[in-house]
Amino acid sequence: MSPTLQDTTLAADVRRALQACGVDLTTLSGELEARSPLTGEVLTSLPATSDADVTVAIDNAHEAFKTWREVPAPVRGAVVKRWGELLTEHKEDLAVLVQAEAGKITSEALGEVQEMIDICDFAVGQSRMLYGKTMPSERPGHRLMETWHPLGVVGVISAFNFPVAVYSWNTALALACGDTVVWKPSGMVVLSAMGAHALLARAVADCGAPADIHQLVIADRQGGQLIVDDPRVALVSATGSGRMGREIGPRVAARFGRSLLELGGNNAAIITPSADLDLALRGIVFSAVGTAGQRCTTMRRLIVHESVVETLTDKLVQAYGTLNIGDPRDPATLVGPLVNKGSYDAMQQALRDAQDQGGTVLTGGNRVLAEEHPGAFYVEPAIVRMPAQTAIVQDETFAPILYVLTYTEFAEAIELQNGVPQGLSSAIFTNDQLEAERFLSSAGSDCGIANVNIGTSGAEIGGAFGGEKETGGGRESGSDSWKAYMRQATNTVNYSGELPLAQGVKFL
Ligand code: UN1
Repeated sequence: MSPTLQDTTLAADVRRALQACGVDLTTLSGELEARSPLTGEVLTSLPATSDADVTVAIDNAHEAFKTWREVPAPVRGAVVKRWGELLTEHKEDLAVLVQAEAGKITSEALGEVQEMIDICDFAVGQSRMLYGKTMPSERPGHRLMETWHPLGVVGVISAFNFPVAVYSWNTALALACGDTVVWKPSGMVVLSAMGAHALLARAVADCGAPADIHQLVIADRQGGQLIVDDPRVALVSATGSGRMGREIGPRVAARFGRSLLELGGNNAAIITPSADLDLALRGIVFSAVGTAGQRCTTMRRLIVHESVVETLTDKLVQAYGTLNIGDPRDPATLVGPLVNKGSYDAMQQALRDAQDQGGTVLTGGNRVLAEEHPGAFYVEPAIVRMPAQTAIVQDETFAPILYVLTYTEFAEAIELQNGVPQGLSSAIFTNDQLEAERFLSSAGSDCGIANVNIGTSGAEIGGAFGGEKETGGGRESGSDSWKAYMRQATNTVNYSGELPLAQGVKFL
């Protein structure tokens, strides 16, 4: 392991990137601080959106909706197309911001912006495919059909770990579907949000669309609650912890609003005796260690057949020993920092709990580079062998800890895989087709994502993204997720000149 840090003027790079994205730097002063997990330094101060201005943002988005919903969908798609072009042009600039605030290595920061560009492409196509159905009417001279209409204001509440990509899944589709957007990003990644928002503002202006169709609010929990509780916000799409979802879900439901929740994951991979262990190794390391274990899709559990567990864990411990941990701007780095001290403390507590519950730490867990950067939290990713799926293994700790469990019978592996409260992503590594099919079947993995011979993270935007149980049940991104951003109407048109009633009812 060779921790590395290089000295660059991070704050200056961030200011340059913000400016390139179109952010007015003179607005950057105020009561909030934007900190970088790379060094712990304050990058800039900036103003918070007051509660009154959160309400104004909702007012504006609500007003703009009345115009936007009548703009033909393919014309709305043109705004998203332009946004995608600007994101392509400023991919590096936005990636600098994502890296500075979320701590991602360069390739992953660029990948995050690529994910935005991809969803823009998808949403542009979707803007010409907001298909309804027609179905045969049981009555003569009648047409029966379903049509899809814009829903209203969409409130997007996003998490620090994907500062801009998950927001863009929601926003690109919402705009194409005729909705307007009020976005509250995580307070830890506000500069990335400002960059993405400024690029969208340029796209909106370039296309002559109403300026108020998208609103950015830099607010705390209270500002978020204003969005959650406002009856004009037709859909609240929230990404974050189970605790957050438990609060938002009932509040939105109490006013009969819609919510789309993407909450915690506790993602596992099953490794069967026939698995290609070298392939599995690469898939596991990327999913368990990538983004320093701070993806919703991070692999947190390994369910390994007892016949291969020793070989696999030996290989894993060896691979973990070669990981470069340090400044994510260094091209050799694979593991950047945790986002803050809270994450580090949670990781240490989880490791203590795991040991109290019978676990053995096989590698990792220590803090590194603390002397160079007392305000930054770099850690060695940990692997912990557990005797059973104890309480700590059931928890999502947002840090790079991989718990290793063993199984004997295949059915036991599926039971362990499903035996946690969360249901986001899952994987199996096997060359046995029957096992793969059983894993994918209705009696197999209970997650929203189930993969074969690939890790739990790194999904493409084309498929629906989300999960079951305490993950919240929402589906974002590709496939037919667009329907969450629209309302459905069923229309019956009578051209018969008579008035026959359905179900053969006679009246008058
Ligand atoms: C998240 O962590 O909230 O599948 C999103 C992945 C990414 C998205 C993760 N495409 O890992």
